[in-house]
Amino acid sequence: MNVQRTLVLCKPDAVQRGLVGRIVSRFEEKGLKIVGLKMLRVDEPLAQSHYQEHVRKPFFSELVAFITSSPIVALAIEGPNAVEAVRGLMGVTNPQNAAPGTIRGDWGMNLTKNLVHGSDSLASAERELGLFFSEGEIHNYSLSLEAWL
Ligand code: 3AN
Repeated sequence: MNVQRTLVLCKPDAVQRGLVGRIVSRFEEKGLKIVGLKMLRVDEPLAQSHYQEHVRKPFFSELVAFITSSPIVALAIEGPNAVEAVRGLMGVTNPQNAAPGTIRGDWGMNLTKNLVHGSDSLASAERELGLFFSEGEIHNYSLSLEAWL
């Protein structure tokens, strides 16, 4: 079993709209394990590092302004093929095209305010988890129901 860890961010719109609980539940109910969780306010340097691959895109400044505009909730999530599993639950980047049943498909309307971030590869996941969590903030533990998932 290819157990992976990935980063999820519940973005400022998710916090402001009171959707964090329902978003986190989607991951829990799927059978993914939360191994880290915190609320924080992303500052400019963290936003720039996190979105480094988009630095030359026309929407970069909008993206940084949005992610720093209000607190977010960051999660470290673990499970079999967690990177792909999380992205499937999120839906595609533009909520207008995201399938019903996904987080963005059910609750999103706007390309920038698209509720969640999930790392797009295992390499990104490792890099991004390192930006948002220290080693001591990610927990190794077993769930008693793992055998049933
Ligand atoms: P995803 O979050 O699905 O991995 P990325 O990495 O391509 O998508 O984009 C990062 C973030 O940048 C998206 N979550 C979205 O908020 C924003 N974004 C992507 N493309 C655009 C665009 N064309 N215009 C405005 N914002 C965009």
